[in-house]
Amino acid sequence: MTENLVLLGSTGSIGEQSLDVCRKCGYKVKALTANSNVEKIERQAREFKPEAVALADEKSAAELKVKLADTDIRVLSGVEGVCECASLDSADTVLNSVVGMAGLLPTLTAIRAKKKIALANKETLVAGGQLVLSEAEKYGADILPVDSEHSAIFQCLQGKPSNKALKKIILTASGGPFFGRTREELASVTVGDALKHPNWSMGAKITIDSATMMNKGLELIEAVWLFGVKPEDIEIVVHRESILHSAVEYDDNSVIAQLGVPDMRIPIQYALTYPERYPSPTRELDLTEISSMSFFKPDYETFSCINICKDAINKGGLYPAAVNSANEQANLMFREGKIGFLEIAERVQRVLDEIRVKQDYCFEDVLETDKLARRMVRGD
Ligand code: MN3
Repeated sequence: MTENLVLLGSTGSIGEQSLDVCRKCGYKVKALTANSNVEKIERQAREFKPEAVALADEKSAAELKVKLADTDIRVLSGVEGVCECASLDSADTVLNSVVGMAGLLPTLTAIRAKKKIALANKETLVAGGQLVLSEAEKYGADILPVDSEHSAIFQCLQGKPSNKALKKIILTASGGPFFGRTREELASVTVGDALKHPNWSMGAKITIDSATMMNKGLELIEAVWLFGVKPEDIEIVVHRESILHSAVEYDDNSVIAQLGVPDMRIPIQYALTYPERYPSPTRELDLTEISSMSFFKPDYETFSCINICKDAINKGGLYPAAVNSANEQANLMFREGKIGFLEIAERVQRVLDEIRVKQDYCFEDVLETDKLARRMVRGD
C-alpha cells in the first residue's frame, strides 16, 4: 500500500487523474514533476503541498521558483531535479507518468532508491526493459503496471497456480479512430482526425500512437518484460468498446478477463492500493447498458506498426529502443504537419531495417541509440 507518493509527469493526462485518485484516497504527495507547464504545476503544488517540485525545463523552473517563493516548497530543475524527486527519502512509491523515453532515467533512479514503481511510462520498458528488470531485481524494487491492459493482465494473474500454467495473454486494443479503414483512406487523414479517440481521453502522443496502433506494439513489448512471456504468446484482439481491458488464458483453456468502464483512475488506484482494493470515484460498469461487446483480428497490413514492434523485440537488444525513439520522432513530425500519417510507420520501419545496435547495453547506449534513431527519422 502506498502512503507517500512522488508523481512524475503530474501535468499530463495520467498525472491529473492520479492526483484525483490521491485527492479521493488521501495519499500524501511528496513531490511533483513535469516538463514545463508552470501554471498547472503551481496550482497542483498549492493544493497538495509537496516537499519538492521539479520542472525538467530550466527556464520554466526558474519561473516556478519565483511563483512559489511564498511557500516552503523546494523548486528543482532539469533532469537532475526530476531524479532528485524520484529518489526522495520520504516517499515509498514513485508513479511515473512521463511521456516517452525521457521517463527511463527517473525510473532507474527510483529503482536504485528502492521505491515501489507504479509505471504508466511504457517507453521505460520498451527502451530499456532488460536494464530496468535487472536493476529492479538487484534493488528489490517492485514494478506495478498502470497501463490499463497491463493492470488487467496483472489483476487476472492474481491467484495464478504455482506451476507454469499460463498459456497466453490476450491483449485488447480499441483499434483507435481508424479501425476498418484501408491504406488508401489513411493516406490523407489529418492530425485532427487522428486525435479523435473513440473511448479514451489521453495525451496527444499516445492518441496518435493509438491511431497508428504503434501503442499496441509498444504494449506488446511492455507485456513481454512485465510478465516474462514470449512475444508469440501474446495475442492482440481488437475490442471496440474498451470494456474488457485484457485477459489471460491458462493451460486448461480457462480465460480470465478484467472488465470495467474505460477510466484510468481504476488501474492507477490498483497500482497504489495493491494488493488491497478500495472504493473508487469512477462509474460502475453496467453490463446491460453495454449490452454487447465485439472482437476482431487486427489488420496487420494496414497497421504495420504492430509487426514492427514484434520484429524489434525478436531482434532483441536495443532494437525496441530504436523503434521507440524513431516512433517518438515520427509521431512528433506528424503532429507538426511535417509528414503524412502513413509515413510514421514507413520511417520507423526504415530505422528498424537499417540501424545496427547492441545486444548488451547500459543506459548511455540507450541514449546513443535514441539520438541515432531520431536523426535517421529526420533524415539529417
Ligand atoms: Mn494501454
